[in-house]
Amino acid sequence: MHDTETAEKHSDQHKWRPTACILCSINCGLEMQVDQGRIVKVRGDKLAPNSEGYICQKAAKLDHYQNHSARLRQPLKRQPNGEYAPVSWDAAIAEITARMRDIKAQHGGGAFAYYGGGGQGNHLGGSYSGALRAALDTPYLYTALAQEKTGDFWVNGKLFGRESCFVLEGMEHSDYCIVLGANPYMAHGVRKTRDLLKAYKKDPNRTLVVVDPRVSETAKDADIHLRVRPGMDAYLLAAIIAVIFQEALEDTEFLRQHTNGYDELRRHFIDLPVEQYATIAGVDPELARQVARGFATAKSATVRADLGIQHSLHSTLNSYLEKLLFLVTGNFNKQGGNHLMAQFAPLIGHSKTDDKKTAVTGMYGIAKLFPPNILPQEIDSDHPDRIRALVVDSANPALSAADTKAYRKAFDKLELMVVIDVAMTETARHAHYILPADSQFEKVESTYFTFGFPTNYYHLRRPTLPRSGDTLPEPEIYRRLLVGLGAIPDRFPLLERAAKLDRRLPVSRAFPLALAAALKRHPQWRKYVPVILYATLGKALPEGMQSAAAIWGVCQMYAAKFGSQVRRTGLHGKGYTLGLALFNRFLESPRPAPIATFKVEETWNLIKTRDRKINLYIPELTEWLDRLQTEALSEDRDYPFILAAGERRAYNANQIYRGPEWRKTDKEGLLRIHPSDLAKLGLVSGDKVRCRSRRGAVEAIASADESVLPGVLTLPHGFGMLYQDDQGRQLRNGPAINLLTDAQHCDPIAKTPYHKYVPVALEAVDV
Ligand SMILES: Nc1nc2c(c(=O)[nH]1)N[C@H]1C(S)=C(S)[C@@H](COP(=O)(O)OP(=O)(O)OC[C@H]3O[C@@H](n4cnc5c(=O)[nH]c(N)nc54)[C@H](O)[C@@H]3O)O[C@H]1N2
Ligand SMILES: Nc1nc2c(c(=O)[nH]1)N[C@H]1C(S)=C(S)[C@@H](COP(=O)(O)OP(=O)(O)OC[C@H]3O[C@@H](n4cnc5c(=O)[nH]c(N)nc54)[C@H](O)[C@@H]3O)O[C@H]1N2
Ligand code: SF4
Ligand SMILES: [Mo]
Repeated sequence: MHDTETAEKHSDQHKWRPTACILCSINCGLEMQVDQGRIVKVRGDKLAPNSEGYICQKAAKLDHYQNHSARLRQPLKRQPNGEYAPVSWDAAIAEITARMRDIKAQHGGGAFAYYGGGGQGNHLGGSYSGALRAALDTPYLYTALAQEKTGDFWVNGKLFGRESCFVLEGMEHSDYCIVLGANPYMAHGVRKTRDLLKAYKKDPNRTLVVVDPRVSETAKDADIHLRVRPGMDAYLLAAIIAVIFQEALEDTEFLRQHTNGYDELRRHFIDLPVEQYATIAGVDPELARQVARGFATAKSATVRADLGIQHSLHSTLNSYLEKLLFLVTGNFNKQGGNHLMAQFAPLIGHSKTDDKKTAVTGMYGIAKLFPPNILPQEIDSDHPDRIRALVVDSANPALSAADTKAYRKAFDKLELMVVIDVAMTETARHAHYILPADSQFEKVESTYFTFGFPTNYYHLRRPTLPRSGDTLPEPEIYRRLLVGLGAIPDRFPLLERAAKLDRRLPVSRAFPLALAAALKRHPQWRKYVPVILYATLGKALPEGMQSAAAIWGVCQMYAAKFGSQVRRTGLHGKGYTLGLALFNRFLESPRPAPIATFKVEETWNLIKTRDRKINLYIPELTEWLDRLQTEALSEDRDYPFILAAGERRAYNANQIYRGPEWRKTDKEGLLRIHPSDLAKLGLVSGDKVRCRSRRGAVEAIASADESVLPGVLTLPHGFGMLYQDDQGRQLRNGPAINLLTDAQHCDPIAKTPYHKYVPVALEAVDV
C-alpha cells in the first residue's frame, strides 16, 4: 500500500503537464513538472503545434513567478496607518461595491477608470472585466497597449476603415524583411524567432534589414543594418518611400486596383530630398536607396515594426510610413507580405468620433482604449468630472507607465482604488483594497495573442498547480463585484439547469434558447453576458474549467463569421453546432488547437472601408510629413544624452518576475554607454552613475558598450520592483526607469510615450 502511494506520488511528480509560457506574446507551449506547489522542471512542448518545442532562456525560471515573498494569498484592506490587514472576501466585496455605488450615485460612471485586464499570459479575466465597466457605466479602459500600439491602430482605422483591423507581418514566408525598431532576437514577437532569424541568415535568397541605432543582437546577424539616429526613423522611411516613387518602383497595378489616394500621396514624395533626409537620419543615402530597391523588387517583402519606432519621436507618423512601405509596393494581403488577420477574440475595438472623451484632457479613445500617459492628469485635478475611483487588474502602472511621480501622487488622491494582482506590486501599495488572484498556473487561462497564419491556434491552458491561498480567479471576482453592485442576481436557476442539459446532450440547444429568452426578459443583462455565461454555463463545464465559459460565446461569434475557415481545420457543421464543436475542441485539448485556416486572398474580406479599398491618403499625417522639412531638433545642453528607457534583454520580462534571483546575467540592469562617453566622464565599467532627466533621477551601474552610439544610453525595461532578500530586507531591483520619463513627452495623436528618446544628463555617484 505504502509502496504504491510512493510510486504514485513519484510518477505524479514526474508527470509532464502541458501549459504555456506567460512571459511574452508568443506563449510558447511548455510542459512542466510540479511538486508541492513548486514548478520543478520546465521544457518546451514538442507537441504544441505553434511552437514545436521552442523556448528561450526565460521560461525555465517560472517558479520565480509562482513562488516569492510578495505573492498575495489573501484579500487586504488598507488601514488608517497605511498598513494592510487581511479582510474576508465577503467584507471586501461588500465594502468596495458600497463605495462604488456611492461614487456612481454622486458623480456618475465617468468618475471610474479601469486599468489593465491582462498581461502577456492572461487574457481570460479581461473577457469578464468589460461587464464591470458596463455596470459602472464607464468607457475608460486604460491599458499598456495604449502606451505602445494605439498610434498604429489609429492609422489602421484610417487606412482600412476600423481601428480593430489588425495587420500582421509575414516574416515567416518573406524573401525580404525589414525589422524596424524591434529586436526580435531578445523580444521575440514571432513564433520560433531565433530559428527564423537563423533561416534568414543561412538563405542567400532572403534578406534581413534591421533599422536600429544600436547594433542589437538582431542587427548583428542581419544582411543590412541601417544605423538610424535615435528618433529619426520618419526621415529615413520618408526617404526610402521617396526613392520608390522617384524611381517608379511602386506597384501601380496594386495601387489602382486596391487603393484610393495614390496620386495625392505620391505628390508628397516625388520631390522629397532623399539625400538630405537620409543624412538627417544618419544613414548613407546609397544604402537607403539599395534597401528601397531591394524591398520594392523582392518577390515578397514585409515590415516587422515595434517599440523602436512606436516609443520614439513621430510615433504615429512612423506607423503610417511603415505601412506605406508595404502598401505602395503591393506587399499586402499576399503570402510573405503584411496582411490583415481575423482575431479570435478581439483584443481591441473601434472608437467612433462621437464616443465619450475624457473630462480633464479631452482625450478620445483609440480602438476603445485610453492612454496611460493622461491618467494622472485625469485624476489629479479639480475638475468636477475627474476620475475618483480606479480598478487595476494585471498591471503595474506605478512602475510601467510614464512618469512614476505623477502616478504616485494621483493614486493617493483617489477616493477608491482596488488592485487585482498575484503580487504585492508598487501599484498595489497605493490601493484601498487588494484582491488576490489565482496565479496563471493555478487556474484556467489563455491569451488572445492568436496570431498564427495561415492556421491560427488557441490554447486553453489547464491549471498545473493547486491554489495556494485564499485567492480567486478573476471571473469570480468580477461576478461577485457585479452581484454586489446589484447588476446581476447571485444565481440563475433556469439558465444553470439549461446549461447542464446542453452539456449532457451536445446537440441540444437548451442553453442558447434559455439565454436568449433571459436576455429578452432582462435586456439590461446583455451588457453582462460573459459573466452570466460564467455563472451558468461555467458550472456545467468540467471541474476547474468554469472560467472558460466566455469562450463559448467567442466560439459562437467566430464560427458564425468564419465558418468555412473553421471547417478547414477538420470540424463539421455550421452556426451553433460549429461554434459548439470549436468550443468542445478547446475544452478537450490541453495543448494549442486550431481555430481556423485562412487563404491569403481571403484577408481582403477583412477590410472595413465601404468600397473595400485602402485609403492611402491621410491628410493629418501627410501634413506632419511635410513639416519634417522645417522641423528643428532642439538639443538640450542640460540633458546632452538621449536615453532609450526600456530595452528588452536576455533577463527582463515586463513586471512579471519581481526579484533579481532568476537572472543569470545583468542582475543590476546595467546602463549601456559608449566607451568614449564613459571615458569622457572619467569613469569605467562597473562605476555607479546618476541618470537625471527633467522629471527625476535613477542610479545605475555603467557598462561600456560598443553597441550603442556615442551620445546614446540605454536602460532595461522591467526593473525597479521592490523585493525582500533572504534576510527580509526591502530592496529595489534595479533602476525604476519611469522616474525619468515625462507624461507630456508623447505622440500628439495617440499620447503614446517617447520612451526611446528621453533627454538625460549623467554624473558619477561617489560611493
Ligand atoms: N526579453 C524580453 N522580451 C520581451 C519583453 C521583455 O520585457 N523582455 N517585453 C515584451 C513586450 S511587452 C514588448 S511590447 C516587446 C517589445 O519588443 P521590441 O520593441 O523589439 O523591444 P525593445 O528592446 O524595447 O526595442 C526594440 C529596438 O528598438 C531600438 N531603438 C531604440 N530607439 C530607436 C529608434 O529611435 N529607432 C529605431 N528604429 N529603433 C530604436 C532598440 O535599440 C531596440 O533594439 O517585447 C516583448 N518581449
Ligand atoms: N520606460 C518604459 N516603460 C515601459 C516600457 C518601456 O519600454 N519603457 N514598456 C511598456 C510596455 S510595451 C508594456 S507592455 C508595459 C507592461 O507593463 P504592465 O502593463 O504593468 O504589465 P506587466 O509588466 O505585464 O505586469 C503584469 C502585472 O500582472 C500581474 N499578474 C501576473 N499574473 C497575473 C494574474 O494571473 N492575474 C492578475 N490579476 N495579475 C497578474 C503581475 O504581478 C504584474 O503586476 O510596460 C510599459 N512600460
Ligand atoms: S519568453 Fe516568449 S519566446 Fe521565451 S519561452 Fe516564453 S513565450 Fe517563448
Ligand atoms: Mo508591450
